[in-house]
Amino acid sequence: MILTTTPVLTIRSLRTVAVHVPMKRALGTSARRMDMAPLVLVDLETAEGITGRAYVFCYVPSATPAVEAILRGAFARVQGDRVAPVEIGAKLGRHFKLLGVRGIVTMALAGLDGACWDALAIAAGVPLVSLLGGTVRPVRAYNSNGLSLMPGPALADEAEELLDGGFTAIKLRLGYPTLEEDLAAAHTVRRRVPAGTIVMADYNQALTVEEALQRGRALDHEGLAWIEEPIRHDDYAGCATLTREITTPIQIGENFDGPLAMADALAAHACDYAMPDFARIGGVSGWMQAVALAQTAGMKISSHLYPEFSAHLLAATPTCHWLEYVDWAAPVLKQPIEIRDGHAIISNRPGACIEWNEEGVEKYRVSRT
Ligand code: SMN
Ligand code: MG
Repeated sequence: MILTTTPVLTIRSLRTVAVHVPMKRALGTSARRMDMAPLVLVDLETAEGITGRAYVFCYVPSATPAVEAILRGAFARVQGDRVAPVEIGAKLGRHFKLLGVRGIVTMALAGLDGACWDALAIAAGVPLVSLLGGTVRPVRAYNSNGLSLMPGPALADEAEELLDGGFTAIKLRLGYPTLEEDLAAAHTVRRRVPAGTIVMADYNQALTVEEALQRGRALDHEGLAWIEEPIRHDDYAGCATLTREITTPIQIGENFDGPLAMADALAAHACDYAMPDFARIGGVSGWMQAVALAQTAGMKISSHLYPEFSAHLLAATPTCHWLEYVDWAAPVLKQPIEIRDGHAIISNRPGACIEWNEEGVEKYRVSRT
């Protein structure tokens, strides 16, 4: 069989829109409470008429103008270039080198990288996962839309509600003022959900190493699937101590700043599992580098947020573990990712299946460039 060649795509224009999308359920972590998702939507138009799309989750509303400004600066460097995300990444890496490709710079550039890959997959006529060498298949997901730090009765009700859609796994936020309250929250959830329900726990960096040792050892009796970010995310030595001393697997990675952070964490034996974030790890290109490193260590990989892109990425990840499902972008998407029997269902349509629901975008828009 002769395959037709993928058309060469050329970057013509870049449009961004910032939206503040209300969350159906607020997310109260030990660090802060969020009831709105500040997103920057990215449209990369090519001279050939194909548009690649991605979005960047900005955590705080004040970060969306910064992400948009970085994207405008990046676009000025690559306008007219071929849509070749690895080369574009290298070029922009040089451009932003003195500022530092970290934090929101990495996140903004990931929006461009994701849009490039989306455009390439659309041009090739295949789902993104196929372009990455994987196949369209269901990806096991846990429901992460809630289970904030909150009073017991509400926690129990929400735990039960989150199993709708056939989910068999949910994530509980911990980091209450005392260990006893953490244990009580874990018990409350456990009592309400069916036996066999998988429960993850996320501290969002709330503890010191000493506190984490104490709480982790106590939680070892609770059958949690993992304990996530118990301490400062970049204290890999501390994380290594916890990984050694606590039986429950330690999960980190949503704050990995580019794929080299994965290399550092692996070298430090900082965790049992890793869960890179699509934007912080450097988009599709950064993800593929990071998970290749994880494969060499046999480390299981889950995703952080971005279920739409993450489903494609995880299905092409040799050590695929769990997809984190949140519905935060759904109101601005034409086709939010489908969940069936607790799995994310990848569409057979070309690309990453990111198309905007213009009505939703208009409703929640705060800027446009
Ligand atoms: C989380 C943190 C910040 C924003 C969204 C979600 C959380 C997670 O750590 O892992 O879901
Ligand atoms: Mg987390």
